[in-house]
Amino acid sequence: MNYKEIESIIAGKDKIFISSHMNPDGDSLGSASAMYHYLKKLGKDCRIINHSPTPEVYNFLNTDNIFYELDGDNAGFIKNADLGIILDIGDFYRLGDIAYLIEDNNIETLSIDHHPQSDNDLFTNTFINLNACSVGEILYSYFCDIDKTLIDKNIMLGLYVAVLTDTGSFRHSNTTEISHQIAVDAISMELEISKIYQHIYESSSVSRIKLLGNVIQNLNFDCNGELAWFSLNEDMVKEVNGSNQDFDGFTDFFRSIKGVEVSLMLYDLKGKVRLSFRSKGKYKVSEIAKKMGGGGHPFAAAALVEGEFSDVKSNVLSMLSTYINKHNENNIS
Ligand SMILES: [Mn+2]
Repeated sequence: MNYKEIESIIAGKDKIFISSHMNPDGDSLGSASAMYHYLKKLGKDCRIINHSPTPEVYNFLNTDNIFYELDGDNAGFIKNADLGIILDIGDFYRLGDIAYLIEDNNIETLSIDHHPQSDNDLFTNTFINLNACSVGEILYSYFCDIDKTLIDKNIMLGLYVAVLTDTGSFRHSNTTEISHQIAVDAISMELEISKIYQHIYESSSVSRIKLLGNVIQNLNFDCNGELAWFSLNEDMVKEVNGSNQDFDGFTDFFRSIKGVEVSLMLYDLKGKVRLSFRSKGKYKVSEIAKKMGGGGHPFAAAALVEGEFSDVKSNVLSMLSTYINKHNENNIS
């Protein structure tokens, strides 16, 4: 697929919904917001509808109340839509309940993504660019290709948020020239970049900091200090009056420790365990995530595993240490 094909798919549709993965992040919401403002310019009837609510830190993107959580009214919108534009998804079923609405009603879809294609690529049309740091970057390149003057301040804000968050503030190895070009354009258009940063990164709730403190107390190191891992559960979150968004980014934070190459979170969902992996670049954690039934990028991956917490824990830790030891043996010999 190329940009012209994306343009012509959109041109033929009137009623379009935009969606992304459960627990949306800065790329999901930023790129959805950019796409929304673009579609509105084209005169489309469109809505952003996600399975999950919008995290509070992204309320500044939602001043016009453009983000909807799936409910009866929005399910009706999806059922009658000509097209669903799905952003940053990785896997079809990360749409949550929206996946079933699409399947049951045979809705045409267009997936725009920077994750590797999954086995569940059930989209009608798929555009993937693995070299893009974020879907925001893909959309920026799309607008530049078809007509750069389309990018107004609203669209730019979404693109900038997508790129800022998915590159870890322009620090991760996925940061490209285009990522920085987006920052250049954002500043030229007089976006208040330091305010945006504050909204996202300097508005930690007290509960988040308390939870981080508790997790630090119980942080574990393995594999000669190359692996840092921690476990979490609902009770720990409740204890600090927190929410599920309070531990976003903890894995990134622990990866920043000197000598740590991989950080891992194990979230106990009673019968299921959510695993979140981050790597500094030496180890491809997506390989472990894949073996556990998940996926993602080489250095940022995740999996949701069925089973008792203690079993999943010993399984993933032994897989990781086998992988790390093997990698090091191969490199010594
Ligand atoms: Mn992304």
